[in-house]
Amino acid sequence: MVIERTKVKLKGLIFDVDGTLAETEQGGHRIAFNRAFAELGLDWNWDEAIYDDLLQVFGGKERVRHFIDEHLAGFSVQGDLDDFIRDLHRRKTRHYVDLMKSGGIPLRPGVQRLLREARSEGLKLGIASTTTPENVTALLTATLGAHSIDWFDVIAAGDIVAQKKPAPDIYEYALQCLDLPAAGCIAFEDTGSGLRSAASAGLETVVTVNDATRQQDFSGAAIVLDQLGEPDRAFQVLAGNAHGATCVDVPFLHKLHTAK
Ligand code: XBP
Repeated sequence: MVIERTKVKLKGLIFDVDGTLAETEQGGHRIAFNRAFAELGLDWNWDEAIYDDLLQVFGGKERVRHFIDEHLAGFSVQGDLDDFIRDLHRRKTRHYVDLMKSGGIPLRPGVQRLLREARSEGLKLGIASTTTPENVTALLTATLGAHSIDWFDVIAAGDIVAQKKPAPDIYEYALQCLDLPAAGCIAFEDTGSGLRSAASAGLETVVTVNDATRQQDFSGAAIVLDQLGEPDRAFQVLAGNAHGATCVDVPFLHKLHTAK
């Protein structure tokens, strides 16, 4: 049964993490991968350009496997390659968590404000991310404090689902845990693949682009912005109708949700 979205009260917000909550990819994950490579004595080094290309593949383990298959013909290890990649990825996650603890990667504009507003308005909050769960809690702890983990009714992340983005699985799992219909929620994403994952799960989606994703296809997004904005720092609308708003707040989301 398809529920007419505008007839369902907005009850939940579901956020992607990397690139949406914070710019964690080039300054976080990429550095962590390179430190794990060095730890294993591998002469691999992912510079920003290589990593931008590899970001087309969601999931760190899947990204390493893609890199090997596409760029390292003949690469082999003693034993099982997937075991090797899993071990490498565990090391990478440790480096990423350490990087988060050292601080230095802030939340994007408007994220903390919107999370706080949504909570005070009684909206449920969820996370739907391909990244490893430890990475999510490390980012939240570093930027908002460990208590902020409890703000979220679900942190759906990583291998909890079989198919990663752009498949809808992680958003469908998050909706199930929130016990909310897709028609009662709004998703927040920064990539075309993330948008397709949320849209395939039936979610209207607010896109906040970043330099790496600005040129991607965001067809079907409820609105495409350069950032969530702050009351004193207006967002730039790249596609869609902002209904006169200059930053994403809860009243704006209610307007967006009920607009035809
Ligand atoms: C981003 C991803 C993740 C991260 C790396 O997830 O695709 O793979 O790049 O994290 P999202 P892992 O945009 O859904 O937050 O190495 O833990 O996968």
